[in-house]
Amino acid sequence: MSDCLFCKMVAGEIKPDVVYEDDAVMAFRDVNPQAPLHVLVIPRVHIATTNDLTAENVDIVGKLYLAAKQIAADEGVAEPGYRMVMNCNPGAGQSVYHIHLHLLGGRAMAWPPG
Ligand code: DGP
Repeated sequence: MSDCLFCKMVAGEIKPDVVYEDDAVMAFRDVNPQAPLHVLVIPRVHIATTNDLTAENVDIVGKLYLAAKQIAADEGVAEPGYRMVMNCNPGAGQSVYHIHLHLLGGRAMAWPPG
């Protein structure tokens, strides 16, 4: 998707602060962090929202979680704990339409979220 911000990162046209990448996913620090650790884990393939997940493409979601789990361990938040969340559509505050898993840690998390 030529007009997708995160596709431009995957293509190397925009260079975020990458903390992890493999053949399926890429992870980088959020430009507007909401916690001491705030990383976005994205698939290399373009999927606009979780409403677009299907039986054919859903395997990528497991890969996002495995990458986030590893990053949490590497960043030292695995034991105190962390939050992983995906927003879908405006009602949940999604602003970039390429699915991404937020990994948040390094502070206490409130529940319910805002
Ligand atoms: P969401 O609101 O769930 O769609 O999250 C989108 C996130 O993307 C938001 O936390 C801010 C982040 N973001 C937006 N633009 C950029 C950017 O250019 N670079 C980085 N690193 N993060 C960005």
